[in-house]
Amino acid sequence: MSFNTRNTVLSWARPAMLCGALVALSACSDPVDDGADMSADDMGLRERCSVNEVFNAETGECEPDFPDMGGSDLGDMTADEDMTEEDMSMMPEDMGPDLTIDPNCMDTVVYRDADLDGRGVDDEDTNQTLCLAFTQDPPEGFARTAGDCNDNDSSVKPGQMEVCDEKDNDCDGNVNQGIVCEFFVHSREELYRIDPFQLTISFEGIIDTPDPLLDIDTHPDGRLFGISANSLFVYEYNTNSDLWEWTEVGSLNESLQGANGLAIDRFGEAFATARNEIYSIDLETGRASSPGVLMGDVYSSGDCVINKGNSLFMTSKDTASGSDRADELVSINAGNNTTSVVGRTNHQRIYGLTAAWGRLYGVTSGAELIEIDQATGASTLLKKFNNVSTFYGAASSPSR
Ligand SMILES: [Ca+2]
Ligand SMILES: [Ca+2]
Ligand SMILES: [Ca+2]
Ligand SMILES: [Ca+2]
Repeated sequence: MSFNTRNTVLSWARPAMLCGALVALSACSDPVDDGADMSADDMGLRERCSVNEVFNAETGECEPDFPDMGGSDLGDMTADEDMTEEDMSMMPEDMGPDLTIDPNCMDTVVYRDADLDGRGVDDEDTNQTLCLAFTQDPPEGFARTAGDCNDNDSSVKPGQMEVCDEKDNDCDGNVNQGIVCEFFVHSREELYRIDPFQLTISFEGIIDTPDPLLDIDTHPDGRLFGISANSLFVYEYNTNSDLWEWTEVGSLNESLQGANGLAIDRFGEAFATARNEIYSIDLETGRASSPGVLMGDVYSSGDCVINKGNSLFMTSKDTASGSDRADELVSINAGNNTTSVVGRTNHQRIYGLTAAWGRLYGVTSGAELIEIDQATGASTLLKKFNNVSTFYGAASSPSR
């Protein structure tokens, strides 16, 4: 047999009170009641009382027990819609959590997550139903949520930030939505924007400089600069004409005749390459200075470029007349003018180079867009633009 604490206390108190009431009529031989005088019937009735009841020795019945724990637990009110608030306030206090499920385990559908990025693929052939605790991780290779549109690429999943690449990073069905993934290229008289992921080209404007721009590049602050055979220009917005225009910054040094490459590094330092020479360019005045001869058998084919890691490259052509060899990708140490050949590309007349989103792109005189492997120099044709006659140069994207 077992009694809860409250019933045990009452079993002592009630007979003692009865003894007190009878003491005037007869002597009470047992003033301290030890419970031994409870009748067998009382005991049997007490056993029938639940934990929320108390035995009334006077009526011999179990009665509701309402411990005052500071208010009713309305969260437990599931039953009678006819109950009044007063009725509810009389409900016994529930001192524990109101669990409706097994706290240790419940059936959970988990989804195959091959790339371990936390999002799986909803496929009835690979879905599994496992019994998992509420906070329990599914086994490796499975996820609690589906929606991964590429389960072989952990950089692609819902909620991922969309970045400039050929992927739909956030699985919303669109590649590079909401971000601009373009760099500038130009021909003799026209400025364009190329999106190397969508492989599209759009016309930006006419280049009306006195002599043609031979190359362009982007300053880290976003300004676009260009060089002609004689001058440095900047592309800026003219509030008077309400147009973007090429404005001359200043005259280049005469010795720089023949420059065909312009590169601006991430600190805003500018370089130009011409033939087998390299120059520093002051972007505030346009003056070229510190000409140096590049060591090695190199000859600028069209452009130089500085990538995200601040490494300077140029493409070099074979100077033998009639050569049909592809250009080489050459790494330049601008500190001592030494060069090293990275490797031969697969394209000739690479007139423009651009470092963009961690990649190296080139554009050719044949209006081709190519991607160049910075480790080997090997190049791959991405697209030939049939609506453009030629490319003269290209500018890196502000975020290289
Ligand atoms: Ca996944
Ligand atoms: Ca993925
Ligand atoms: Ca997307
Ligand atoms: Ca993307």
